[in-house]
Amino acid sequence: MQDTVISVVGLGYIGLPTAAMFASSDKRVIGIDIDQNVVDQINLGEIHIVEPGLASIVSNAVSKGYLSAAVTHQPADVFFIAVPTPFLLDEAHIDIPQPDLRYIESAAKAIAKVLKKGDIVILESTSPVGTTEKLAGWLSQERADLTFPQTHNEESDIRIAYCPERVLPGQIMRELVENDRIVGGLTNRCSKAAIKVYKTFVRGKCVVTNARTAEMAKLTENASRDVSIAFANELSIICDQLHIDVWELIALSNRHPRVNILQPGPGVGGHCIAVDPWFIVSQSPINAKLIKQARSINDQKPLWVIEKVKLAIANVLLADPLKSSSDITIACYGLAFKPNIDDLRESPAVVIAKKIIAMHSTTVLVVEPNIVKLPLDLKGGLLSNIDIAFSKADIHLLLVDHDAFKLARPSDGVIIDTRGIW
Ligand code: SAJ
Repeated sequence: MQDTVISVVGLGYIGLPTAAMFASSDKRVIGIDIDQNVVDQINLGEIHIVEPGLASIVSNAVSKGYLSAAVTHQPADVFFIAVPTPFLLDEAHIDIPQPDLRYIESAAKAIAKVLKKGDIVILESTSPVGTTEKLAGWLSQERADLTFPQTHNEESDIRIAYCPERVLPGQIMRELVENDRIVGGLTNRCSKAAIKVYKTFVRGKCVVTNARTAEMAKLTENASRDVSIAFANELSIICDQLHIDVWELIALSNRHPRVNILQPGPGVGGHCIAVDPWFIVSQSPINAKLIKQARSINDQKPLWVIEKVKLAIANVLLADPLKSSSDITIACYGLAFKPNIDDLRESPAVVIAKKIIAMHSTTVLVVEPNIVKLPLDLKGGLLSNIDIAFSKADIHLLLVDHDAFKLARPSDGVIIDTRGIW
């Protein structure tokens, strides 16, 4: 292991922290990315993503010469694949989005060119069941001169394993070290080889299973969370109808020693929980009834919030017949997909703010303390600070439970609190 060279393919939210952890353990790491800007930035010791604790590790590792980045693949002893696996949402897949494995396939074909006997290939990208077997197939197609586990079992030249990432954005550097890892080798020897590599910095347990179970475990974790959030979101709608405070209800129910209900919100965002359950549904559409229904409940929650806003506008107008809808100011608090981060991708708060800006004829104030500029698709809104929003808005719509919003609540106007902090 002393002189092992590690290649990490895909330098995003998982790949770059993983590369940084190996490099900070004095391993020689080559990070590969298709984006030349990302590569250039990393080679300067800088980072292109926001993750606490990552910047100093990368800068240190680059300056010591342990970490470098490149666009073209180079020989190594261990290859990690941490590229995105989005879903396809075209007309042919309108009902059930399908996983898009093109990034994994092209990474596999590029790695194959530099592969040599004894190398280990570890897939970390969230993947539908069977992807590791496909990966092994793509590698062997390109390299008839090498042997692979699917044909030569323990005797193969190349070892292949699926080891899903399970770290929480915002806590990645700690969780990479402390979390247990699921290691799904195509053979036992593959699993053992992968564990030896991870043990460079992982202090959690490395638990061995087969590749298919490891793939399904990752999907199951996120689908389980999605179903639990859907239950909370459904409860919030029922409680609203029955005039019950859902947060009090959940807190009371959670006093039961075997009940642990999650929190409702304006919908589910991010690039994992709202995506990964579809990988199960697409492989088992008839059987994955609850998982599909949960996705639909969570996806529809933003629409329910928008209906609440429409009702609030109607009530404000009813209370003051001299007002027209263009006199009403609405403030949206929070855009990020979860508290205390600046990540707006796949955020239900953005979807809601966008719809409100589009439907409302006058001022929509947007308060998001973690950004300095509104994204282009929200350009009809005004980025505001919390004090101005508190004093000017007739309707206050709380969308994200950022710590900054917990310090005070508006004293006037209608409050729609999707997070239960006001
Ligand atoms: N949310 C709720 N109510 C809750 C908890 C979350 O509405 O009670 C919402 C959040 O506001 C957010 C969304 O769910 O919009 C997702 O946030 P999250 O904190 O649940 O999860 P992510 O997407 O940041 O990270 C998840 C994690 N998976 C699990 O906790 C099972 C993480 O460990 C995974 O590594 C990550 O997905 C991933 O990469 O797959």
